Amino acid sequence: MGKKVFITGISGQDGSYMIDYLLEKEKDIQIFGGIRRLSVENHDNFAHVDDPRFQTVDFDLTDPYIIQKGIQEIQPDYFINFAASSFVGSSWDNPVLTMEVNTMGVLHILESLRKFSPKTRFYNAGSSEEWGNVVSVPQDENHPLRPRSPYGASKASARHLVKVYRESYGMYAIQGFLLNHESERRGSHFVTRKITKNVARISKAYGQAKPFESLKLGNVNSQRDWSHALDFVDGIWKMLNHNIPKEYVLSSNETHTIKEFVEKSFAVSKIEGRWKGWGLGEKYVEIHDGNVLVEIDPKFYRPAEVDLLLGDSTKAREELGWEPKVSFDELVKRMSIHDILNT
Ligand code: NDP
Ligand code: GDR
Repeated sequence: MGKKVFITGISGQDGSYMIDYLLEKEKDIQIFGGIRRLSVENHDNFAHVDDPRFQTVDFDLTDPYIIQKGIQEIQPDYFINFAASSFVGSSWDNPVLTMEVNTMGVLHILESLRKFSPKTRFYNAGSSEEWGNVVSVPQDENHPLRPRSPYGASKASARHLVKVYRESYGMYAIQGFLLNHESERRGSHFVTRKITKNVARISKAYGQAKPFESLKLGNVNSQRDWSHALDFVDGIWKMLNHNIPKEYVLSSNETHTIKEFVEKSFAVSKIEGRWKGWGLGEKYVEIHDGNVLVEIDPKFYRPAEVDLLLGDSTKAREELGWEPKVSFDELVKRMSIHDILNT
């Protein structure tokens, strides 16, 4: 029997790509995908997987017993935890749940691994949101943790726990620093997918000469370092198979505003616009007919914002031989075309 890999969060973006990546890359492998029992299934992201090397198992980060049972029975060689309350915006509304899932859940995994499977290599999904209010640009592995949201705080706390278990018990336990990564499987409340889905809707209305509602966004001036999620699962696997347990930044090393993403996505649909006005009155309007394409809605502003993220993934590139292949333009194009074809 080959490597046994336990992956959580497989109904989400990264977990589903990790299944595809490992089935393609590792011939001798057994994947156990942890899923929550929900009344309405949300398995779209991995429904295409039809392979005897893959099976689902019950998993919930808020239930230490089910975590222990899974680890004790499977004794995986690798445990990759992608499961999380992952939406920064809602973490102010659900701070307790956010800590329960993103921090306590990780502690439950660490304890179960320590007791029942200490040789397992553990990866926990870390985030550039842990840097929060950044003090230097670009950010590398040494940037201090200064989270700005309950989400960022929950991931920073988990990072400390992972380090404590690594140093106290000699476990191979790491948490990468991952900058934003997106894809055709990205949840539709994250800004990139929200944009590409709405651009597809507006583009269709143009094609049918029908009226449409504008896309409503929050802070369009914040800057993010975006890559494609498939490139990142490759980086995570490389991190997990390094000779020493070390935490790396994965990033494109480029930063772009939300406005740039909007402009490029509309351009894929051959819709040309320009920004007009400022502050809450700022709009993106079509240059020929003046139709309003995008408006600002204060409801999408956050109580505290991370204004600028720009990673420096030099160490991962040099020490792991990793680098992202999909450029920013290609990412916007792929997501936009996918949504145009499916709208
Ligand atoms: P998604 O939001 O797409 O997926 C989150 C997954 O977590 C879903 O499968 C969800 O399952 C699962 N989940 C939520 N709560 C629980 C719970 N209590 N028990 C078990 N499973 C649960 O996230 P991504 O794939 O984008 O991200 C993967 C990880 O990487 C997350 O931890 C995220 O915080 C982190 N991260 C992501 C970045 C990105 O840009 N994508 C960047 C940096 C870090 P369900 O369908 O049942 O809700
Ligand atoms: P982020 O991603 O918070 O960086 O977290 P998100 O796409 O939600 O926001 C990115 C930036 O866009 C601004 N923004 C909006 N965001 C959303 N969601 N909706 C809007 O309408 C909108 N308008 C402007 C935000 O204010 C923000 O500045 C993602 C998640 O995947 C985390 O799990 C992960 O840890 C980090 O990336 C790195």
